[in-house]
Amino acid sequence: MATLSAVPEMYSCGHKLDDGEEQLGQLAPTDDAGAPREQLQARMAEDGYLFLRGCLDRDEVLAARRHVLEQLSKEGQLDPAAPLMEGVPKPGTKLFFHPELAQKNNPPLQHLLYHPEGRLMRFFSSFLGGDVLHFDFTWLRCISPGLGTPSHCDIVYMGRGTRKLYTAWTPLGDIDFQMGGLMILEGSHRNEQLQNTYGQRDVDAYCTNRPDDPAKEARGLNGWLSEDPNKIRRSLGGRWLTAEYAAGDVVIFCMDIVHGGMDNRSPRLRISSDSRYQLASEPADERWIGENPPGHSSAGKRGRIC
Ligand SMILES: O=C(O)CCC(=O)C(=O)O
Repeated sequence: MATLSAVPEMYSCGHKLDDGEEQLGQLAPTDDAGAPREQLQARMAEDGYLFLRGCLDRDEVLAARRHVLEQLSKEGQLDPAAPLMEGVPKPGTKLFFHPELAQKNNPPLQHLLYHPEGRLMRFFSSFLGGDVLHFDFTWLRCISPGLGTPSHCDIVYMGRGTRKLYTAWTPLGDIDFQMGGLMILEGSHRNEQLQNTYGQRDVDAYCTNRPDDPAKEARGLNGWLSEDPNKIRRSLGGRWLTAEYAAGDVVIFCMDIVHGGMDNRSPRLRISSDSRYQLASEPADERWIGENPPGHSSAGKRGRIC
């Protein structure tokens, strides 16, 4: 597998990633996205992810990007001197997480991610082997130059239904190493100790027998594993894997794999979405389903005796 010795320094959460051959590498593309289900499932079990290069129609991806940027421009968040599609934020603007730009008011993105005859839904239907249910909530990220997303596993945010749930991370534009995209910690989904400890958490659970439990009010942001990507890698082993992404690529990964976002060291916004898919016949996490999913609001909290 390729290493990353000849590329610029990479950072996450302000930490320069350890950059030896045994510390940093490239995601391995899944060359045959149309391979039989058993083969793709075996690859997912082994690697914890599938990297589908050019899986989506580039023009459709760019239409979704345009829609997001038009909204941001209307809100006065972009530098008017730069071309719209460059996505340059106005000086002093700090953007990060903007799910409101992904909901029903973004038809091109909704179509790209969720149309039953679209490429992504059809891929999931064949990968999962049945009717697909997608979460209604879409995590849309417009990440300003600056720090990326700390390391975590998705299960702690959406684990009330099936664990056979998958994230599709979709870059809405080309993302080079300087802009820094998704990074995945190699083999971390096979770490049973992590799954049996951190992997059992629910960020919206609180203790009913502790009236002042701060988790009752917290906004689901307490699921980070670590803000030091080198520390977590040294403790769990494996390499941080990443790639330069193009509009049309998708990375699909399982709930138990440790991942995060690299820092954005470009002058432009990094725009991507993450969306979730499972078999319709399996139980689903109610926090992310419906017209107005409760998410991490107080309606999404669950009390238990601790
Ligand atoms: O895009 C990012 O910064 C992080 C993505 C992520 O955490 C996810 O897709 O679950």
